[in-house]
This record gives sequence, C-alpha cells and structure tokens, in this order.
Amino acid sequence: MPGEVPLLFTHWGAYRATVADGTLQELEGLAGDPDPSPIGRSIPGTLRDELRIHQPMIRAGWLRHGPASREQRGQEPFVPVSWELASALVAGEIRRVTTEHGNSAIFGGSYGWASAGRFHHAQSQLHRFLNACGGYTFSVNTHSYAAAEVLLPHVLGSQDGLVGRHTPWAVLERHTKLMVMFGGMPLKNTQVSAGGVGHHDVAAHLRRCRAAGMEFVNIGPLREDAMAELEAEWITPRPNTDTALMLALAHTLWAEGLHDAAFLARCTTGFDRFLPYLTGAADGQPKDAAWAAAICGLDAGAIRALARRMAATRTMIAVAWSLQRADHGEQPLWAAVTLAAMLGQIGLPGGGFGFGYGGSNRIGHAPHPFSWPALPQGRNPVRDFIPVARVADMLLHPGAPFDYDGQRRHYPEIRLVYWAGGNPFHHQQDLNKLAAAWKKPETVVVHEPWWNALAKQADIVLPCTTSAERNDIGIATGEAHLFAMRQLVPPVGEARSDFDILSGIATHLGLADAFTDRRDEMGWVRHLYALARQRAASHELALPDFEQFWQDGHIRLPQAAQETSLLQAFRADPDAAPLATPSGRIEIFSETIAGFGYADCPGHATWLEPAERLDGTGALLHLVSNQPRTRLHSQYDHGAYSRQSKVAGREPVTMHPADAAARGITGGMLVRLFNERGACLAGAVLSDAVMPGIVQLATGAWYDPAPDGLDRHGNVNVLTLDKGTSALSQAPSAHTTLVQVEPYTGTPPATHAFLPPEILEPRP
Ligand SMILES: Nc1nc2c(c(=O)[nH]1)N[C@H]1C(S)=C(S)[C@@H](COP(=O)(O)OP(=O)(O)OC[C@H]3O[C@@H](n4cnc5c(=O)[nH]c(N)nc54)[C@H](O)[C@@H]3O)O[C@H]1N2
Ligand SMILES: Nc1nc2c(c(=O)[nH]1)N[C@H]1C(S)=C(S)[C@@H](COP(=O)(O)OP(=O)(O)OC[C@H]3O[C@@H](n4cnc5c(=O)[nH]c(N)nc54)[C@H](O)[C@@H]3O)O[C@H]1N2
Ligand SMILES: [Mo]
Repeated sequence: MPGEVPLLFTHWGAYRATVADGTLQELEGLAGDPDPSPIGRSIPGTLRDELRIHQPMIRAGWLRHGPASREQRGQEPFVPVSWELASALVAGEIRRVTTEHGNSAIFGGSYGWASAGRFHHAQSQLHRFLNACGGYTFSVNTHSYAAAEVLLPHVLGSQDGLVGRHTPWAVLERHTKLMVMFGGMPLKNTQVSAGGVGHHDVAAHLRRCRAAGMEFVNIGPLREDAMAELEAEWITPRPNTDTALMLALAHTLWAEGLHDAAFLARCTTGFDRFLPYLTGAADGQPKDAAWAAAICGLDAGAIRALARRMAATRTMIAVAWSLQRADHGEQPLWAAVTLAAMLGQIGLPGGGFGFGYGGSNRIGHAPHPFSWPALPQGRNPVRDFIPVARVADMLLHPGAPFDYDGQRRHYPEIRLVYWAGGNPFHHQQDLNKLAAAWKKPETVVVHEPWWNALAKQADIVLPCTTSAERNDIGIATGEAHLFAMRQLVPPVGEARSDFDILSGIATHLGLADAFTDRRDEMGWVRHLYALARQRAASHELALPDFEQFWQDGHIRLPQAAQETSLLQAFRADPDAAPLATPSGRIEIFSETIAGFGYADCPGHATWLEPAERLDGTGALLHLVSNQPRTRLHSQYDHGAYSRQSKVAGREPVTMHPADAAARGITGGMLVRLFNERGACLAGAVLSDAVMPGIVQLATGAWYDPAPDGLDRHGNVNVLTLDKGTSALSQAPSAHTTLVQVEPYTGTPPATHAFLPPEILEPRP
C-alpha cells in the first residue's frame, strides 16, 4: 500500500523514501515507474551536507556599511544572524527602496525551477509577497523556449505544439512512418517535467514506435540524442544551420513538385510572399540543396534524398527546443512549420510537426481538460518588465531602450534584487558579464537551501527548506498523478520554507494577513487540494476527500484517451475552426511581424547568419551546452550522482578524437576552454558519438571563479553569448557559441565550488 510508504516528489519523479532517526536514508523509484531517474540518488547525501545553510546570513560589508559596500559582493565572509534581525533588515530595505524609488526598483522576476510542489513554489510565493508590497519589475517568457513563445502566436495563433496539445504518442505509434528529429529526442532530458513526473515512459513509447516500423533520422551534433535501439540515421549539419537545411528541403519539394498546393491554399497564408525568397527570384540566391550543403557542411544529394523521403510517407518533423535557444532562434521554428505546411500533413494523424518531444516527459501525453490549482499570486501594478534573459543588460543599462514583440520599452533602474527558486549564476549566459552587472544593485536578497554560487553572491541569504522538510501537494501535469508530499524529516538548523520566510517579513511590513490569507502551510495544502477536487469533479473525475488522499499518498487519474492530432480540427475545416492568427490560417508570411521592420526577424522564415558559427576552417569549435544527464540544471551538482560523473575533478567535456588529437588532448586530461568572453576548466572525454568540430559541455557545474575570472569547475555559461535572439523575442542564445580548447599545463587549481564561504562569528 502506498499509504504505508512516505513519498518524495521531485521534478524528475516520485520516490519511496526510507526514513530512520529523523534522516532520509534511501530513495527508490515509485512502484510502477518503468524508468525511475537516478538523479534521486543525490538527495539523501545532500540533505544534511556541509553546504546546507543553517541560519540567516548577511555579507559582512553589507552588515557594516549597507548598500555602499556592493563592490565587495561575492568576495566577503558572511555573518550569521537571527531570523528576527534578518527579517527586519529585508523589510527595511523593501520599505526604503519602494519609498525612495518606487516599486519598479525591485527586480522580482526570480526566474527558475526551484522544487516541485503546488504550494511551496518559490517563484509564486515571492511574486505573491512582492505584489502585497505594491509590485515589482517582472520578467516574461522562459529560458526554455522564449523565442517560440513569442513567435508561434504570430504564426499559429497559439503555443499549441510547443508546451501542449502535441500529437500524442499513441497516434505517433500507429501512424508516423518517418520521424525526422532536429536536435534528436535525448532520453536524458525526459527524466524531467516542470512540476514533476509520475511515470517515465518516453523510452517505452519510442520502443513501441520502432517496433511498429517507424524510421528515425537524428539531425544534430550528438549521436546519443537518439536512443540506440531506434537505429536512427545520423545527419550532422553544423550547429545553428538547421534553418538553411529546412529551407533546402522546402526548395527540393517545390522544385520537384512534391509540395501540397491544395493544403497551402486552404490552410495557410503568405506562401506567395515566401516563394520568391525560396526560389531566389527575390534575391538571386535559390535556397536549394547545393546552397544549404555549403552552409551546413552536408552533401546536397543527401538533402534532396531526405526531402523526397519525407514527401513519400507520413512524416513527423520533431524540433528540439534547443534549436531556438540560439541566435535567430525564431527561424528554425518558422522554417519547420513552413516545411511541414508544404508537406501538407499538418493535422493528419502522425504527420506535421511538434516541438520538444524529447524535452520533457510530459510532451505527447494527453492533458486533462482543466488546469490544476496553483498559489494565487495577486496583481502586480508595476508595468515594467524584461524578457527573461535580458537581466544583465537591465542591471548594466538602466534607462536604455529595447525592442520586444513590436514594442519599444526601457530598462528600469533596479536597486533591490530579490531571488528565490532560481539560479542566475547557473542559467544566465556570459557569467562574467552578469558578475559585473550584479555589482550594480544596492542590495541582493536570496533564498537558498545550499551555499551555491547564487547564495555566495548575495547580501542577505535566507536559508530555505527542501521538499523533504515541508508539506505540499504535488501534481504531475499532463499525466495526472497527484502526490501527498508529506514532510519526511525536520528542517535543517533554522531553515524555513519560502512561505514562512516571507510571512515573517510581511509581519514586519504589516502585510501578514494580505500575504498568508490567514492560512498556514496545511491550511493552504488543504485549500489547494479542495480546489483540485472541485475542478476534477466538474469534469466527472471523483477525487477522494483530503484525509484519504493524505493517507494514501498517491492518486493516479485515468489517462484521457486522447487521439487528437495537433491542428486536426483546423485542418478538417479551417473556416469553422480558424487559428487565432490575423488571417485565421497558418502564417507562412506574417504582415504583423513584417510590419515591425526588424532586420533580424523579417516577415517569413529566413536564413540569417548567427553571431558566430563554424565556418569549415576547423580553427574554432562549436560549444553544445546542453542539459545535464546527471542533475536538473545546477540542482544536486554537489550530489553523489553528479559528482561521480566528473573528470579530473571538473565537469566532463566531450570532444571528437580527431579534434582532440589536433590539440594534443587525450582522454581524462584537464583542459581549458576559452573565448573572448571567458574561460573554464573541464575534464576531457573523447568519443566519436559527437560530430567533429563540436565540444559538448553540459550546463549546471557550480560556478567557481578564480580571482582572475577562470572558472575552475566547468560552468559553461562563462563562455556563452548573452544576446537576444532578435528584436522580436529577445530570447537567450546559449547555443550560439564558439570556443577554443587546449590542454591545461599549469598546476591544477583546487575547486572551491563545493565549499561554503567563510562564516564569521555571530555578533554578540
Ligand atoms: N548554456 C546554457 N544555459 C542554459 C540552458 C542551456 O541550454 N544552455 N538552458 C536554460 C534553461 S532551458 C533553463 S530552464 C534554465 C534553468 O535555470 P534555473 O531554473 O535557474 O536552474 P536551477 O539550477 O534549477 O535553479 C533552481 C535553484 O532553486 C533552488 N531551490 C530548490 N528548491 C528551492 C525552494 O524550495 N526554494 C528556494 N528558494 N530555492 C530552491 C536550487 O537550489 C537552485 O539553486 O537554465 C538555462 N541556461
Ligand atoms: N536531466 C535533465 N533533463 C532536463 C533538464 C535538465 O537540466 N536535466 N532540463 C529540462 C529543461 S528546463 C528543458 S527546457 C529541456 C530542454 O530540452 P532541449 O532543448 O531538447 O535540451 P538540450 O539538451 O539543450 O538540447 C537537446 C539537443 O539539441 C542538440 N542541439 C544543440 N544545438 C543544436 C543545433 O543548432 N542544431 C541541432 N540540430 N541540434 C542542436 C544537442 O545535441 C542537444 O543534445 O530539458 C529538460 N530536461
Ligand atoms: Mo528550460
């Protein structure tokens, strides 16, 4: 009986927990999960490790001199203080900044994943609190797929096929004959879903697809982005040249009369505006296979053959979210939709396109027809915002203008940064630039469980609990597993939940009732469950009462037997079920976007040179900074499972043996990666499963800058490019980065990533 066994629910799955003597001993995959994630192995050992923060901490200089000491941020010891003092100081800063400068001087975007759980959702907690304080400058869109979030509503009228409503696996298994995967479907990424996973079943779905005879093509730099059993054909265009390849596939369809003219006429608009560009009538350059072959480093015949194969059978074009986390990341999305429209299979079972099938366990699951409850955040009266990845630009250039989706806006001047539940010293590109920008605000407040880089870069560090130390309700969206997240162990030291931390500060500001709504933790958990129960009931799904749920620990709702393909109703009758675009059709050309007049995002899918890319000379290498197999972003990098993957004590960097030989690098060697933005150390792994010309260094190694700026541990974001994809979406361009690699010949510096900062004696 699950009720007997306590559960720990995370973004990468649910585990049965063994607890003894008030400590978490062991985690085992949830019964029925065919493929539990090994990331859970890192949790028991880190829950009470030496990196946990036990007490509120204040940077020594801030305690003495306040905001005037900001140049020392990140370099000074910390002083432990009481909750009473820490809460009063934070409340005082909020009062000072809002009174003197207004609420837009607080940056509370606080992007990040934090931990699973509907109530203890750090970002929602912080936003609710700051709204009670009168608001804050916020951020829009995600690091995951910001370019898509802005572009696709113009092209498709919604984000269907990006975050949900994908053609489900059950339909793919039966109907798709050819799966063309740009960026593959890396199983390592499907360990995870935002909010949590019940059963990991992407591998099983893929196996069923293969058993049904589906053929796979993996287009991208890493062979292992496609599971070996799929026997995928591996095509390796130079990274960031997918748009040229897609245009050439489209050109071949056109040149050979393989396109579906009837579908284009009935369901799309603007093909006539795109065609002169495709054929070269507009600019003298046909976007044909020979043209793309030179850009991509592929064989023109292979491109034409793939186009013919796609036209000859039921083809799904799957595009990884990674392709749009690159300079001009809007273009591969628009080109993929254009190519799929020319094939004419959009809305047919198993045909068309889908984004992110390998990006999350959730994609391709049938959602329930209602949304699950979340902590209400209240209303933010402040109108200032930034696109999520523009945080360093905002801090560095207050008042400067920026474009975003047809608007011209200005960066506000930020005095107070408040971050809970994300790690900008993990996620932000060009960390040396961020480190400089981070000196600008007067005060930085952070909630963190561990002494990671973000905590070390704060002025006021408020220690927060982890999921094992509090009560919550967990919902694996899409799969509809509900979990009672009962507290397993007492909190470490004086650590508090984000809710309790913020309640304490709210009390100092006279806002306690506004923030808590007079509910405590269990009051909120019961309230959110009651809402979930109501919503389920209105869709004829009966959930047990709270006591029963809390005792049983786990509810699995019947999966909705969803058979609908993406855009099926639209295809069947575009007049009866039009898209929410200006034309009601798929916009191969968008008057709206063309009207913005952006040179870096014209009115139709266009090949635009990225800021940097491989040019065929072999001098520099393209950096693939993909998601880590052994952790969630930077979370649990200090855990056993991530640590055992390190090479020479650093994050492993994988490169092709030929590229290594050309640089005198052998496997296991300590190497230095560098470019004009920064440098880091890493441990070399040689493999022919990466294409020549690239190096792969996953994100998430804890940032560990030496005084000269060298990152000693292998944080890839000291190398990456901090540039908006275009004026349209200003999305992150992490996947557009060239580097050089060389053996590291000096005495290897010790890493400090997993050491806490110096802690001074508490003040009397
Ligand atoms: N180069 C490169 N960079 C990338 C990407 C890439 O592909 N390449 N991918 C990007 C993408 S897609 C994403 S989504 C981002 C992810 O970036 P983030 O979401 O910022 O990364 P995390 O490491 O998950 O950060 C979560 C933080 O919350 C803390 N935390 C956990 N639970 C709690 C809690 O209950 N309360 C509080 N207060 N804190 C908690 C964790 O300790 C951790 O420090 O990274 C982006 N960065
Ligand atoms: N284990 C684990 N799983 C995760 C996460 C994690 O941190 N850990 N993070 C989660 C999050 S927040 C997100 S948003 C998703 C992200 O999901 P994705 O965006 O799919 O993730 P990535 O691993 O960055 O990229 C997938 C693959 O794209 C390929 N690629 C990179 N650049 C190019 C290119 O220019 N062209 C082509 N054709 N291929 C390219 C790389 O080979 C890379 O392995 O993953 C989620 N899953
Ligand atoms: Mo993401």
